[in-house]
Amino acid sequence: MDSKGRIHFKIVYYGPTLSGKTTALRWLYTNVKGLKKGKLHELKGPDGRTMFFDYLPISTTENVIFDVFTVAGARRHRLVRQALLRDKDGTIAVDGIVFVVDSSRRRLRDNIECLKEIKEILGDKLGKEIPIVFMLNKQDVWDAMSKRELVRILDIEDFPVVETVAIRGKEVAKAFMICAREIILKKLYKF
Ligand SMILES: Nc1nc2c(ncn2[C@@H]2O[C@H](COP(=O)(O)OP(=O)(O)O)[C@@H](O)[C@H]2O)c(=O)[nH]1
Ligand SMILES: [Mg+2]
Repeated sequence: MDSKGRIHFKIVYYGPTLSGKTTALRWLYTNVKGLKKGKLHELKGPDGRTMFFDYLPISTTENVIFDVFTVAGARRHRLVRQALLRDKDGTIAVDGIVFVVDSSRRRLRDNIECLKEIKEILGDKLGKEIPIVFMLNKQDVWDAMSKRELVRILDIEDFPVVETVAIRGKEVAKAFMICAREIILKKLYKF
């Protein structure tokens, strides 16, 4: 709760570098109508990639605000990613995850490693207390893996999975909405 009595929920877009996290957030910022949005903060390095994280507040009602972040996916930024998810004392500092998979077959190993990393950071709370939604992004690329194959290999049968093309905004809103809804159900109604 902030000083104006509003409840904040934190959603983090997680995934390997260049999987489309910033693109998805930018798309939400420009295209989602009916939600109030703050300013999009992009922290880019000289190479144009996310340096620390991007940040965008989105409010559904006057009283509920989703603080949406994307992580910098490069391996060397693990500590930054960890700090976005857990406070210094180890307390979990995130309410929901949108995991952005790069569906290109060449990126399979990066996806597996990144998923392993977030499982290490959040432990068994992931997918239980902290909802996770999978965006199988870049479904438009020539070597995109199918949903069926990715779900099997990443072992994510139990979670919501959405096939997306972030550059065209395809299903980007859907993935966000599923995450937001699950957070509300868990946190406000204790499902
Ligand atoms: N073909 C294709 N390219 C995408 C898609 N989503 C993002 N990209 C491109 O992938 C690159 C990395 O995207 P970015 O959002 O910066 O990745 P991030 O590192 O996860 O934040 C950019 O050139 C995007 O235009 C997609 O669905 N399909
Ligand atoms: Mg980025």
